[in-house]
Amino acid sequence: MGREGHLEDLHNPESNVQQNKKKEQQKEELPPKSEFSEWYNEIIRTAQIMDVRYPVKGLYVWYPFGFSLRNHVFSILKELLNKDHQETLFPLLIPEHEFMKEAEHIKGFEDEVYWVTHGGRDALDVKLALRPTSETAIYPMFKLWIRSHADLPIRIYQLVNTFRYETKHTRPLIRLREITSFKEAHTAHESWEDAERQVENAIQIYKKFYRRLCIPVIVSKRPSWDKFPGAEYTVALDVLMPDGKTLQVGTVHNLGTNFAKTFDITYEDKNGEQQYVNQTCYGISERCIAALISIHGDDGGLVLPPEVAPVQVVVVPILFKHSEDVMDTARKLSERLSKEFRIVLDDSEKRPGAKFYEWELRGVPVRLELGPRDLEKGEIVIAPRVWKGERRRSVDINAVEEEIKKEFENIEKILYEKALSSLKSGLKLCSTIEGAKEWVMKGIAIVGWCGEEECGHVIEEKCSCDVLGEPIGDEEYEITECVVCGRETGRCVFLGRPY
Ligand code: A5A
Ligand code: MG
Ligand code: ZN
Repeated sequence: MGREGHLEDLHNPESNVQQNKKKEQQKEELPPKSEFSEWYNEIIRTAQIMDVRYPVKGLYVWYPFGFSLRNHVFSILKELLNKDHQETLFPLLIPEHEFMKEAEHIKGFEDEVYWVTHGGRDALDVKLALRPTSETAIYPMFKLWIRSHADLPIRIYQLVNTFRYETKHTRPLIRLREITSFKEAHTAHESWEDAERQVENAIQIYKKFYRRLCIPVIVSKRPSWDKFPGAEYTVALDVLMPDGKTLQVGTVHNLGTNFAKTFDITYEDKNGEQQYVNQTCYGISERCIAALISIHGDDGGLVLPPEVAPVQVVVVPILFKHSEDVMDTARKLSERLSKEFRIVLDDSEKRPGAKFYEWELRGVPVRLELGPRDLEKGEIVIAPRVWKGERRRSVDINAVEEEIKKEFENIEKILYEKALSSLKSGLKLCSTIEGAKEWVMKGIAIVGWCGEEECGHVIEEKCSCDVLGEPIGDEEYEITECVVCGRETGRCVFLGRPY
């Protein structure tokens, strides 16, 4: 196809994109999102998020583009935490005698721990655990740091890699053996009530974080048999994935005085008496990126909220034989826009349709197209990655900054609303076990539950699903009785099939 052919196509951009899609797909082969599992595996690779070819099971490599996305996402989390937390960094290795102190914690993690047993050829005197999480690295130091009530509260966090020898099916960003982006916070307080307030505070921080990613979450108190090892109770955030399964994308734990007692973390209270601290911890991993990709993506590839998109705006010059002017203007414009946005000027040799396809795949929120005709009129074409109403429109080249910002706001709204409506349509109140069993195949069921562990296990078994937990939040569900034993109750649980 000659240059002139392109000119024709560009005035009819749909056909251009369609045609090039067909050609590109022979190379890229992105399956439709309705085939979610295949789509996910392909998008991770073609959009340059992770390279899965690293020769150790459960370990993956961040491509620079993926890592940039990761950094933008985690800088939101850091920004939210930095208001009243301090960032810190603890060692990766934990001596066996510390790791083995808290009985419940050991029980929960011992099958998942990687051990370092040798230094060179020498067997180590003290085996060292690669942290699966850092309670047992941090709390011995808390014992040293905390003396009096004046030292409390302490709120710290770190963003580190952790290792878990997972035996379930490993998957990039979802179930890793090296979690590369484990943000864990650890706090210590004077009282149980203070720790409870911190749990609430942490839930709010996490909800804000996911709201910034345009992701609606459900929040629930995990049942006692599914709490964090060593915790009094666990609150979890889950998202509904496109295939109807759920993904736990964050947890907040009230540790009470359990770890304080094993690690002897005490403070002198106002009356001069020694008291155990009350602790909380909470964590989010790169599963948040899996949720981001899965929930917003479409048949064309990634769709990213502008705040986290590694490239926010792409400028595609539509070139002809003598298009010095177009190139020149595109360059100047890109320079100008780069002061406010993360921008790429795609001046490669590829045809415009191929460029459109590629940047759509990478989730770039706004594309600008500049051709000779636009230039003559002092205009530029703006085409958002997702839209309501008009797909493309011409705007004044001098006012393009404002138009981009408007599109950014629109995109965030559209993404959140779309995600919220799929979550809502995926939630269903079920009054029978059979109804719930059927529904959990495609979403999250809500059923009445008396609170007895026995009934919880019956539900899990009969519905082949997990009790996610009791809802925490403003939503009210009309419940009258336990779905298993029929006892009168106003309590209920979310049921789902977790990743
Ligand atoms: N110390 C506390 C915060 C803790 O470790 N909690 S946790 O075990 O629940 O992990 C925190 C979060 O990390 C989980 O909610 C989950 O979203 C994520 N996570 C856990 N195991 C993971 C794995 N193997 N791969 C990726 N993410 C994981
Ligand atoms: Mg379970
Ligand atoms: Zn019951």
